[in-house]
Amino acid sequence: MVRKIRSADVDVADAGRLADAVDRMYADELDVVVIRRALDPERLASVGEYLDREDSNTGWARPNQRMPLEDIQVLGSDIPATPTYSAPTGASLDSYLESAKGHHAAIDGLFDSGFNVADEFRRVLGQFASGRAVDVPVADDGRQYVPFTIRRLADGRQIGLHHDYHYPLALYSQLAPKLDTRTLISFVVTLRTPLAGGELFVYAVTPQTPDPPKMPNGFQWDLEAVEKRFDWTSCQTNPGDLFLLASGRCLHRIGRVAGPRARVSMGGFLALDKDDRHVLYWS
Ligand SMILES: O=C(O)CCC(=O)C(=O)O
Repeated sequence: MVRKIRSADVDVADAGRLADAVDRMYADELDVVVIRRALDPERLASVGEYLDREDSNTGWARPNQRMPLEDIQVLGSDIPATPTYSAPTGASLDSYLESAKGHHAAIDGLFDSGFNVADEFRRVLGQFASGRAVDVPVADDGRQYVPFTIRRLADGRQIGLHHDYHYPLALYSQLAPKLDTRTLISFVVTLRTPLAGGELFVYAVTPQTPDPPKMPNGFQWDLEAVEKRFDWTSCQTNPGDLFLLASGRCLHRIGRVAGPRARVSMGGFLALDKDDRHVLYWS
């Protein structure tokens, strides 16, 4: 049977319909869900606007600086839990956990004191976790994983086609054995929508798809062939909107931003743990 993208797009008032979304994503019944206004739109938009100002004096990390098109800015950790152009097979777990110590300093002060983003994610993600507790993982030596990162894509930048099945990376050597690794789910909330571009595109191409459309170099994806041969969907999100995406399974990308207003988002990954009692989230 030809694979299709299974998606849902609901207002937060109807989020109850998706209370088992994480289970359905794991069961390969659902690929992407968008929850409109999941977090306070006005509060997020004002932080997004601040972060897009030249004088916001924010210490963005730029792990893909050597690839101008993909030169994403990241706040909340210098060491993403993904491959980057500066570390194509990911960083070491130790450098990741050391960098995680700077998370609070980077984020505190952006939101007013009554709004703890990590707690908000715990609450919001819990709405889709079939009643499971939602937590940030802790390493064997007690160091915390990064709960979420903020990302900025300025004019001309994009996130190219990729899967997020990161468990085989050395950085996941402690985490992967604790998780149900059938898939991995991205969670992303929008803080600022660009004037053009910045949409999420999702394709029915999995890591197991035979003969995936690649360029002659055998490495880069052939976007035109992907869009011709496979089912796909796209959506734009506004401040406060959340999406959950089975990013370990579905090929996806963020469209190239055009114009003076950047795309600002925040989020990370989540997975079920092995005993099926918790959802763990990290970035
Ligand atoms: O929108 C974002 O911040 C990241 C989207 C993405 O590619 C992912 O979560 O895998």
